[in-house]
Amino acid sequence: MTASTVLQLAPIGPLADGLLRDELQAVRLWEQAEGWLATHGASVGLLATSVRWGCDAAMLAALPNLRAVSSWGVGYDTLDVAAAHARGIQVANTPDVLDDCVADLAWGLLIAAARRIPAADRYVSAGSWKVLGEFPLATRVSGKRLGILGLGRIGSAIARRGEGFSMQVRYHGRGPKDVPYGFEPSLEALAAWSDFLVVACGGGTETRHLVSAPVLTALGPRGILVNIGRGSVVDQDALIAALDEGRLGGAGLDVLQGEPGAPDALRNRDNVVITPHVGSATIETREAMERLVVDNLHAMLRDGRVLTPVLP
Ligand code: 8YV
Repeated sequence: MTASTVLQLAPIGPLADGLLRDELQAVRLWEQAEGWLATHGASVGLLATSVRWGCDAAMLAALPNLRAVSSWGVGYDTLDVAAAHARGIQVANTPDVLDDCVADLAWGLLIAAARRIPAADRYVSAGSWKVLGEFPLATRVSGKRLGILGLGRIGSAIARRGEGFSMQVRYHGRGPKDVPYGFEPSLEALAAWSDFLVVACGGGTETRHLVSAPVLTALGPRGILVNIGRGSVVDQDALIAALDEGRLGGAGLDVLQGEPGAPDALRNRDNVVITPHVGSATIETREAMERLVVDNLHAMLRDGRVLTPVLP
């Protein structure tokens, strides 16, 4: 008999939680007594989780008849995708629906860091405008050079916006793509060319600390780093050192190593703008992401295939 229970590992959001309960009668693991997995694990066919919560090898091992994992979030660095695929378990994430919001935030951070909008706001709030007069000059945005690390769906949405700012765009990634932007095989060379370097790739071992001390030095004292991908991609100690030593112009960061929270060394700097991992955090996009988690499970039940699979 096919295992038919839908198991939800942790709360996802009000919409998804309600739909999972009402449409799929999902069992909420966090509401079950300890030992539920050991007793009922074999009955679970479908799993709902999120990139925040993840799904590791131990969880997969506890679910011997699992057929699909549907996860909230485009990132899947907290999911053991390789172990799932090795057992023929489909894994779905929630791509596409968040591209525009994450790209919008990348541009918000880029402009905020370059034009020092938060610092200027603090200047006015503190009454300095009246007392000290003019705010110090900042960095021009339009017409500059935009480098993108990871030209996937989100990176491409960031690149398209760059055209509206009359920017030249180049990118670095696993390999060249059929796009109207130049591919740069060396990230350090891309950083040296760029005025703004935007990290738009995923996390995991493959991308860990790609943005290293030499890359930051190459970006230079007037260069600005933006990260809306994952904190792990940037060597954060090297970033702090580059800012301290004036080797880097500034940064706009939505993701950090060791989040939630930001180290003191990055907080309250006029040339650093930090948001608390809110790339996809709009009402509209979060609703679409939550719906997609549920739609992927419905598709699995109906057609035996999730809608938005993470490919091997
Ligand atoms: C979320 C994300 O904002 O989808 C992802 O992978 O990182 C974002 O959509 C994030 O997970 C919030 O915790």
